[in-house]
Amino acid sequence: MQHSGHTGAHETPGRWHILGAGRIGTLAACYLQRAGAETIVVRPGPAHTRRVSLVFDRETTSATKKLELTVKPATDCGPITLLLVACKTPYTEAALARLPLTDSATVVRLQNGLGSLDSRLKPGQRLIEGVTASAVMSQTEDTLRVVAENATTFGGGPRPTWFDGLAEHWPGLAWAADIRPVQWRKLVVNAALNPLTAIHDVPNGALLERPDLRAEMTTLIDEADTVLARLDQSWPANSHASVADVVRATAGNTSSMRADIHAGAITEIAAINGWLLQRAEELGLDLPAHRRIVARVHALEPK
Ligand code: KPL
Repeated sequence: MQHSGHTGAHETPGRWHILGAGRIGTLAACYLQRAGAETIVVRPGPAHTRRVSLVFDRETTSATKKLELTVKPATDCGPITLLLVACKTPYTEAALARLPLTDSATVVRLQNGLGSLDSRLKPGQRLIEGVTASAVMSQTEDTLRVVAENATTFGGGPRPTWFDGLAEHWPGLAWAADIRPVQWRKLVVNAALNPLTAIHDVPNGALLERPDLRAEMTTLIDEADTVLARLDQSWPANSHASVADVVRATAGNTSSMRADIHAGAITEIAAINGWLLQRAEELGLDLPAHRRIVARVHALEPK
C-alpha cells in the first residue's frame, strides 16, 4: 500500500522511479512513501509487487514497517521525471541507458563513490548528489534492519520545490547547496574502510583494533587527502579523526564492499579508490597504496 501522504504545507514529492531497491534504495522508498510520493522500482522482468519489512532498531513503537513496492520494467514504467539512483555504481551506466528519462528529468544519485553519472545526463536534466550515513543490513531476503538513521545530505545548487516535503518524513535529511565537501568526506571514509574490510574480511571496527590494518588505513587516508587538497586548496586534508569516528560508530558492521565480496558481486572500488586514482593521474601524482588496494580488490571479484 502506498501512503496517501500528509505533507503539511509542503508540496507532495510526486512520482518517483527508483533504480536499485537494495538496502539504501528500499529505505529511501520508505521515506518517499511516507512523504506521499508514488514509488516505482524499475527493474527488468515482469511487473509485480514486492513486499519488504523494514525493522527500525531505534523505534520503540511500531518498530517494523511493511512496505509494498511496485516493480516494473523500463519498457512499462512510463516517462520518468524524478529518478532516484541507488543501484551499485558498476551497473549505473547500463541501467540508465534503458530508462525513459524526460528531457527535464531530475536524477538524485544516492550511491557510494563519485562520478558514476558524470556526463551521462542531457543538458536539460538535473543531477542532485546524495550522501547518506544511514546503515541498513539485510536480515532475510524480505527483511531489512535499519541499524542507524543518520544524516543524509542532498545537494548541488538550489533546493528543489519537493525537497522540504520529503525532508519532513526523512529523518536527518538536509540540503547543501555545495555538496562536494560532504561527498569528499564520505569518499575518504569509503576509500579507507571498504577495501581493507573486504580484503581482510573483517568488520569495520577491526581497522582501529589491529595495528597492521590501522597503519594501512592511515596511508590510504594520507594519499586521499593529498589528492583532494591538490584539487581544492581549501580541503582541510586531516581526515584521520573523521574516518576514525565512522569506524567507531559502525564498528560491528560489515562494509558494503565486504558484503559484495561475500555475495560474489563486483564491488564499487572503481567509483571510490578508482576515482581518486584517476584524479591523481590527471595531476601527475602516484598513489601507491590505492593502486595496490584496487588490484587486490579486483583479484577478489568474480571474473
Ligand atoms: O558507507 C559505508 C559502506 O559500507 O559502504 C560505511 C560508512 C563504510 C559503513 O560500513
